[in-house]
Order: sequence, then structure tokens, then C-alpha cells
Amino acid sequence: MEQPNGPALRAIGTTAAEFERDLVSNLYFERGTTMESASAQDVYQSLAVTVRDRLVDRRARTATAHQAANPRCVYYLSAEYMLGRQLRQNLQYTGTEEVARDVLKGLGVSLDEIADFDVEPSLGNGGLGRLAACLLDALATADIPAVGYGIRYDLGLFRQAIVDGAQVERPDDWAFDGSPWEFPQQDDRQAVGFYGRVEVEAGRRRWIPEETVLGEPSHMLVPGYGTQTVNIVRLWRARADSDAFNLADFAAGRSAEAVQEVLRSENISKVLYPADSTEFGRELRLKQQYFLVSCSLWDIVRRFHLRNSDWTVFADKTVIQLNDTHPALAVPELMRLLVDEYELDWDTAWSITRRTFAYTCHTLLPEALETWPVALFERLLPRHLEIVYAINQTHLDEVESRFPGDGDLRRRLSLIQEEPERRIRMAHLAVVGSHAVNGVAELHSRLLAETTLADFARLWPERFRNVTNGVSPRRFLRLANPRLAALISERLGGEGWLTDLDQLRGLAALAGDSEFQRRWRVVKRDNKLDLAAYVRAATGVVLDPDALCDVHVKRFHEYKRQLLKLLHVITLHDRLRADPGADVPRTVVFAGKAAPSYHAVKRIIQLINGVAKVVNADPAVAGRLTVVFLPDYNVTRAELIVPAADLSEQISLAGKEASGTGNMKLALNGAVTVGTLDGANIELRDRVGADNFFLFGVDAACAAEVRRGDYRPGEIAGSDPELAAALAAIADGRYGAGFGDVLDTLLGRDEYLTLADYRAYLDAQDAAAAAWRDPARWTAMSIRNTAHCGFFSADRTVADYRDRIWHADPVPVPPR
Ligand code: H2P
Repeated sequence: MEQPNGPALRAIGTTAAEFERDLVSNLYFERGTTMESASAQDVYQSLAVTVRDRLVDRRARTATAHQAANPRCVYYLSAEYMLGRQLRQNLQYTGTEEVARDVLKGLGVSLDEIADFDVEPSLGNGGLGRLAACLLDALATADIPAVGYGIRYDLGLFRQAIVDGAQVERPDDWAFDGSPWEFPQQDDRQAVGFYGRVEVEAGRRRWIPEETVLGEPSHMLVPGYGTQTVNIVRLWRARADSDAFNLADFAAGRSAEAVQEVLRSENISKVLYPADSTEFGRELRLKQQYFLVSCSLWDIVRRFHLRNSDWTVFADKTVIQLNDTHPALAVPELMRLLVDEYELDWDTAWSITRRTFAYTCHTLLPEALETWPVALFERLLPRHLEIVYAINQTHLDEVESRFPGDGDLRRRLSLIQEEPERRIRMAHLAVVGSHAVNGVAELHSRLLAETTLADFARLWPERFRNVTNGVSPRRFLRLANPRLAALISERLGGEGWLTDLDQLRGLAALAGDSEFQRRWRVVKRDNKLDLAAYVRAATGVVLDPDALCDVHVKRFHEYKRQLLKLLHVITLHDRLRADPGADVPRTVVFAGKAAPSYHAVKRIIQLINGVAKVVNADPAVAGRLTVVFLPDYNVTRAELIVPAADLSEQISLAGKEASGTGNMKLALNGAVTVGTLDGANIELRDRVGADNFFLFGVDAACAAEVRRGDYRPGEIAGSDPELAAALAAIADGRYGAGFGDVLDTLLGRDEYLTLADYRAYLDAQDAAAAAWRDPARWTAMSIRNTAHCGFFSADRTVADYRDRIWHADPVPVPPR
């Protein structure tokens, strides 16, 4: 039982009586109501606080243990966090799920209904944001002192609605009803400057900002599983000064003018990735980046000074992981703090900075490597520009001394791109300012060093390393798929696998066991019934729980090739109309969001919905093929789809997907992958075995070669009758008129070699269908996928970061 920290605090216990007392008390004192008159929202909020309170004592003890140990702390800087819903996680991590269920039942309320009020914070976009959340979970589970820093976006990315088949972006006001998991800390506000000028005072350069915005932190608890550690994620919200509201304007009836300054400040944390098609949007993005970095570094330095006074140990106590380039401004900002504010000399400051930062790159696409116009940067952050230039000078001097006279190399390695306009290369800034640079899968790390960052890898080979991504087995198996988790625990004799995922290997011996197989199939079918119920309510489409559930779920991007999957669906539609036995009964589920300004993929979403409408209404294929586009993909939706999936589509063009993590989540839940040799698919196939994976398509080297050569997609289309028929069906308007633009991209450049891989992909799908026809064979493949997924635990990923980059020791938190 957890005890209070002093006589003034009430005891927090785990018995049903204590839980009920606290729940009713929270209802009374926090919501001002009683069980008799409480709304469901009241009960939800009080339940959440009751569960949260059970973590607070652990958090307090964690902070005490960290203060005493003065360890090296990991600070994770990320523009995105996809934390997922918190209620069920925290019930599980505090061991109070059963107690809560019973107590609520006694009060006449169902936990499952109340749990539906839990809203997932909309603070992320895709794999990068979910990876951040999985790493925080695994860090706490490993007792490593860590803080995640991010922005508390009011409206997050966007809520995706489908209107007439097209994506429509709506604001995602995730905290509209109040967010019980946050601890706001108004008294810890931090001023962040923008614009202004640089002055010289007593021989030192100093930035005098012209505009100031307040960063207001709130934190959420990040509990470890099976341990006492509770770390935090600290999120910053932009606020205007309390006298920013212009009372005179308001009094004169100019209400819009009255709030102008308030809006200008608060816009900074309004949305994730404001559209960058306007100058306003671009400037806002850069402001956000600096806002995150400035607030977070201030907090990191404050934490350092709580326990230390000597700057020379800063890097021994601090490692800052840059999650992609969005927080790369932290490099010049730390230099500014050290040199301008704390008056360290440049060389000492630079050595501290480099030893402090590490950078994770998540892409290979050159267009995804951020750059900022020097002119904008200079206007917004004049002192930082000077610092970037100074860093660049030292850096280019080093290049010159190592490779004398190589002007081309200097140009390529410079932090500044000169043509066609002068821009700052953020990835270069991150690499130059870090002691370690990592990719997120073996292939990705190798390609980074050979292509995208090749010159840097030549300059500093020792900085480059790989850390293959991983996923939290707590979130994506225990929470998302309780049925499978229970079956696994029953057979493995306990839940040890939850923190030691390699134990799943013990399932391999059961792959051929017919009774185990039967139970495995029952779990899948029940999960499909859950998905079917949701899909029916959300879209009206009826799913067959016995059909092969074939899922392509992830952010929309042309390289991820949702369109290749769709061409397969169209071909299946044709085949089934001619021969109802041409394929196994199949449900194809698409889900994912497209960036609002990415027109080409938004058209693909429209085409998917067009195909779904026609296929689902076609009596000729009824019961054989169903297509759904499930709107608003996020962690909550993933938790529903992933456990129900049989076939996992990981079909990006080889050499484009850095890693993927959906591939891991799906395989862990027993989905068999149809995939290319891309990202972590390669490592997945190595582990689950080639016989339990449907491989197809060109590899990365071959793809690069095809692209360099004389690739003619039109000829491929002309020589493959089924492909020609599928394209003709789109052209003829069978799935809606006016998709000529989609065809033009395919038949024109076909950047992502969709047509080149079409035939191999269909063959792989036929092989999958053949395997599905033999349930014993399929189920064995499915079990082997789960059994050999241990490597893809985020716990292993964190152990790799710890050993290869962070060198941070665990600090166990003593139980009471
Ligand atoms: C990105 C990469 C993925 C990678 C993930 C996490 C940016 O995610 O593309 O390949 O697994 O980061 O490292 P996503 O495409 O899902 O937005």
C-alpha cells in the first residue's frame, strides 16, 4: 500500500474501499457533485483523478531519488507526442483496473462506458510522434531519469472527416472537456523572445528581443511498467502577458483589435505543423520551433542547477536527444545561453554543446530535410543567426583542414545552402552540434551514411550509428489486445514477457498445436467483431469477421504506396466479377491522414473512397470483397485495428521508409506482413523467417538503379493486361469521374515505382490468399510472427540508445 508523504496528506491505497472513498471524494470536492447527480463526464473526470493520484506518490519519490542520485538525465525534445489514451494505461500501471471496475459497478456505472470519455491528446502526426511516446514509456520502465519536452497544441494536427469521399480537416479540440491528466504550472512560466536586435555590452554580444511570449508548462505523468519510476512529459503552451488584452480598443467596439496581441502570442501553440504555404505559416512554424527549444533548455538548465553548480559537468549530467530536426535550434540556443548569458568562452561552450546533443534522423527523403530562409531566420532570431554563422565558420575550417582545397565538399557540408536562395540546413546544424547521429533501422542508418548524410559520415564516421525502432508491448499488446495478452500469459505462465519481450519465443513451440491455434483464431475473430462493430457505427459498412482482414494503416504519403494497394483492390474487383472464387473473402481497411497541403495524396484518399463505394455496393462481389476507409486514424483507432488484422501492408518503395513501426505493432499482434525490403521490414523478416512473410518488389539498390535509368511506366502498363484494365477502370470513371491526375502521375514519372512493383505485389497477394485458405498454415505463420517479435520492443530500443548514445544509468526508485 502506498503511504502519504506526511501527516497532512491522505493515504492513497489500492483496496476497493479506499478507491471508492477517493472516487466519491474527488467527485464531491473536484466536481462539486455526488454520485446521484453526477454526469458521465463527472464520473470520468473523477475516476481519472483517482487513478492519477495513485501515481503522484511514485512521482514524488522518483523526483527525490533523482535529486539524491544526481544522475545523467535524458531529455527528449520532440515536436510530436502521440501518447494515446491515458485512462486504461494508468489503471493497468497502477494495478487498479479490477478494483475500479468493481467499484464503478457497485455504483451502477460501467467502466467500459466511462473509459470511452477518455480522449487521446492530439499532439502528433505519425510514427515519429508515436515513437517518442513508446520511448518515454520504455525509459520509465527501465528506471532511466528522463523528461520529454514538447508543445501543448490546443488543436493538435486535425480531426479528419470524410465528406463526399474527400478528406476535410476539422479542429481537434482534444482538451475541450478538460484534460484530467495534466498538471498545469502557471507559476513556472518562461519568457521567450523573438525579433529585435543584437547589442554589444561591455564587449559581449547580447540579444534584445522585440517581442516576448510566455511559455506555460504543464506536465503529464509517464509511469514505468512494473516499477516505481514515474517520469514526466512537459508540454509548453504559449500565453500572452496578462495585460495584452487592449481594453481601450474593446471599449471602443474594436473587439478584433482588442485581442490581436493575445492571438499573436497564443497562435504559437495553436496547431501542430501550421500550413507552410504562406509567409505567416512559415514564420509561425519557425516560431514554434524556437518556442519549444527556448522553454525546454531553460528548464533543463534550471534542473541542472538544482543539483550542480559547475558547467564542466553539464554534459555528464545531461543528454538531449533531438527527435528529428524540428528542435535543432536547441544547438544555437544552448550556445547563446552558455556564451551570452553565462559568459563561458566559445570553445568551452562548444565542447559542452556537442557532448550534450544527439540527433535522430527519421527520413531519407531529401525534401523532408528542413531548411529555413536566412532572411526569415535573421528577422526572427538575429543573435542565433550570428551563432549559426560562427558555428559554420569553425566547422568549415575543420573541413578545410581535413580535406584541403575541396570547395565542393565545403559547399555540400556548409550549414548554409547558397542556391537558389540562402537557407539554413537544419539537419546539418543537428549533425554538427551532436556527438551521435542515428538512423532508425539498419537499412536506414546505412543509407543515411551512404547517401543523405554521406559527406558527414566521411568526415565523422564515429558519430554515426543505428538504433532500430521499437514499440511498447504494454500499449500495443497488453492494452490494445487484452484477449491475446491473456492467452499468451496463460501459456507462458505469467506476464514476464511484458518487460522481457523475447520470452514470446516460447510461443513458437505452440505454432502447430491445433488447440492453441483454435484459441488463437478465436481471439482474432473476437477482435474482428470489435472492429466490425466500430466500423459499422462509424461508416455503416458491414464487415465479415471470417474474412481476411487486410490493413494498410499509416500516414498518407505517395512513397508508402496506398495507391499500389488500391490497384490491387481494383484488380481483385475485376477478377471477382469474372470468378467469385478468384480470391479469399477479404476486407481491406485503409486509415491515415494526409498533410492538408499534400494534394496528390488527398486525391488518393478520394479514389479509395470512390472504390470503396462502388465495390461495397456491387452485388457481384458481396461477401467476397469489402473496402473501408476508417476516418481519423490515431493511436486509439490503431489499438482497434491492429489486433484485428491478419495481413499487414508494408509496401513502401524500398529505400524510402526509414523504419516503420506499424509493421512491428501488426506483426506483434499476429498479422503476417506483405512487404518490401524497406526500413525495418528487413529486420522483421530476418526474425520471423522468410516463410512467415510475403516478400515482393525491387530492393533499394535496384529501385535507385531503375530511377537512374530509362524507366517507362507506360510500357509496363501496356504489357500487363490486368494492370491496363485497372488503370482503364479508373480512366473510365468506374470509381468516380475525374481521376485523370492520379493516372497522369502513375503513367508520367511514377516517382515511387508503383507500376514497376505491381505484378510482383499481386503475386505476393496471391501467395497470401493461398496460405489463408489453409487455416492451420496461416495460424502457424501468425503465431510465429508474434513469437519472434521480441526484438521490436521499445525496451530493446531504449537499451540500445542507453548503451550506444546516452550512457545514462538507471536510478531505481525505492518502494514505500
Ligand atoms: C517517420 C518515418 C518512419 C519511422 C518513424 C519513426 C517519420 O514516421 O517515416 O519510417 O518509423 O518516423 O522513426 P511516419 O512516416 O510514420 O510519420
